[in-house]
Amino acid sequence: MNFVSIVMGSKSDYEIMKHCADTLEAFHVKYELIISSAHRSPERTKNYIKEAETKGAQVFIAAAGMAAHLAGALAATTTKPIVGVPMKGGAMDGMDAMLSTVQMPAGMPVATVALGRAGAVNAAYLAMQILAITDNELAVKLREDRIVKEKKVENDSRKIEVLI
Ligand code: RP5
Repeated sequence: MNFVSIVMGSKSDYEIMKHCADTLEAFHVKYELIISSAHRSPERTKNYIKEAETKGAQVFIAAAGMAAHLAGALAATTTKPIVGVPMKGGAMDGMDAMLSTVQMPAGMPVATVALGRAGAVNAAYLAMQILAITDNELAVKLREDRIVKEKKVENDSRKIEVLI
């Protein structure tokens, strides 16, 4: 069974990452979600990635803040695609996590998304787009979602637009 795996470094990441899980649920995409830290529970993190991969995880989403090494730790353990979500907070309010997550050495990619809710939601979308390469039903749903978004722009504008 193919699914997406969401790993968060701390319970404190859940408030934002709930948006990631909710987005996958909205498309009826199966996912696992756990807390495991690159620093506080390195063995648990490593073991979980191996187990999840065996069970069918196709994409991993890693959310971490501060000295954010979780996405990199996942990349070290699997060749499945990794989406990194930097978390806000700490003295630099996420800039530290963003640079940590995005600056992977050549050959060890982590697809890093934005800080905050947009990043959490986009991590889900990116994971679904990867699944949709081989899942036509999901590809159709993602195209339909784009049409809904396009129509919303037009509808929102119609309510307030001023044209000459
Ligand atoms: C990171 O440190 C976590 O991912 C979290 O974003 C940050 C702070 O963790 P807590 O001290 O709130 O548990 O490892």
